[in-house]
Amino acid sequence: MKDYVAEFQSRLAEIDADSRSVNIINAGVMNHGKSSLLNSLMDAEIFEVQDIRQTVENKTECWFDDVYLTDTPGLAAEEIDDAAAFAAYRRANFIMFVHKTEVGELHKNEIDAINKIKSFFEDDDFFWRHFCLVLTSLDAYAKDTASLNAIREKSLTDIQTNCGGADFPVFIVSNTRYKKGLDENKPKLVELSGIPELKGYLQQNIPAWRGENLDIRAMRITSEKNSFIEMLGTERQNLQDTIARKTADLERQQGHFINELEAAVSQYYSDDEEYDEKNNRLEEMREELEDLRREWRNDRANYDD
Ligand SMILES: Nc1nc2c(ncn2[C@@H]2O[C@H](COP(=O)(O)OP(=O)(O)OP(=O)(O)O)[C@@H](O)[C@H]2O)c(=O)[nH]1
Ligand SMILES: [Mg+2]
Repeated sequence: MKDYVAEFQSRLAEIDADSRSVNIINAGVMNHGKSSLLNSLMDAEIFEVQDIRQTVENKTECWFDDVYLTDTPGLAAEEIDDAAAFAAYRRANFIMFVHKTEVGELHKNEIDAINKIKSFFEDDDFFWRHFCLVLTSLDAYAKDTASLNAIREKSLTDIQTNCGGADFPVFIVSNTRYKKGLDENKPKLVELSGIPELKGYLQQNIPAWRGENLDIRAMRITSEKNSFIEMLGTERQNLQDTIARKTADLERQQGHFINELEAAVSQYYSDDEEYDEKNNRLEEMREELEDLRREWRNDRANYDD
């Protein structure tokens, strides 16, 4: 049997460690600019960026003080590949859901992803108060703010209709514009990238998130406790099923053995009867022979006379 107590204790240690820091986590499907966004926040190329699926495991870096940024792999269709990202969402003080506007509005797999992420939080209301939508590739709509606004509005309507969330902040950013602004020392470009606005929001809210850490810790311990109780219940049920199956097997074997024993005993008795019968018959034959001998002796005596 698994050592549930040791496992539970190691989870408690993780929860304790998490509660001593503020964890800002990105989320979203592949190739939407999640890693680029964290690089923009860090003002450095810390997280790998590529045009193909790049991030495959979580990477956490200290932003400043006790504040950490975690880059997660893009959610795919396969739950097994998403396990690393799921582990990160559980420890989030704040989730930034990243969507690239170049592909238009949110796709169905992104709506499903938001619902999945929400399921890691005990309380929906708490989740929406610790969630924001970050729309990247603002630069692709430089001359078409109407399309960008339409994407924003449609995405918000879809999240409200399909995930039940509203009134969370939305940031429209360009990671490429921000980097260009910094590299070429163009403050106006930096400002127009939308990144300073997002940074300002995060920094302003960090003290409040830090203050919530003890509540989050309690909430996570309760949810871990419940999931361990559920696992133990399943284990107990499995053991009971095994015992019932083994008892039934044993009873079947016992019944079989008793039948065989009874058959052997009755065979023994019937052999015994046959032996008695043969013995009686032998005795009769002996007597018949004796009679014949007696007759023969009488006949012979008569003949001798
Ligand atoms: N034009 C433009 N391109 C961007 C922006 N942000 C990211 N990109 C590009 O989009 C591609 C994917 O960016 P990543 O940051 O690696 O995306 P990701 O979501 O981390 O991808 P995975 O780790 O594979 O899930 C890269 O080619 C980036 O340069 C943006 O704001 N504007
Ligand atoms: Mg990435």
